Amino acid sequence: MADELKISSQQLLTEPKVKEKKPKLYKVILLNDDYTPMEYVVILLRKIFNKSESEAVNIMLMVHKKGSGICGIFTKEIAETKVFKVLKMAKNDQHPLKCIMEPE
Ligand code: TYC
Repeated sequence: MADELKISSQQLLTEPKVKEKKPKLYKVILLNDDYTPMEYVVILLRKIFNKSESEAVNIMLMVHKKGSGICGIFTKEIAETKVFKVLKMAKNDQHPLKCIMEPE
């Protein structure tokens, strides 16, 4: 066996030097309401979540029928930014659209 492949008993007992980085992920979820126009939700999903027309329509209809729907899964900082952008855009356009994030 080549030298570099040998593992000493000490090495087996200690933590790996290079820690695996597995960031926690968060679902960004859109919530239904009775007032925000369907076309507006589709525009927002295309703009903020880079969805195609058909993807955006499917997510919007899921939210409309089931009460909520997942727009995407992101690391914490990106998810926070997405939620912030949704709430800012909806508020600016005077729609009561709500968006939350949840650990995956
Ligand atoms: N329920 C809304 C309507 O009938 C449409 C809608 C869909 C609103 C998704 C919000 O996140 C939403 N106009």
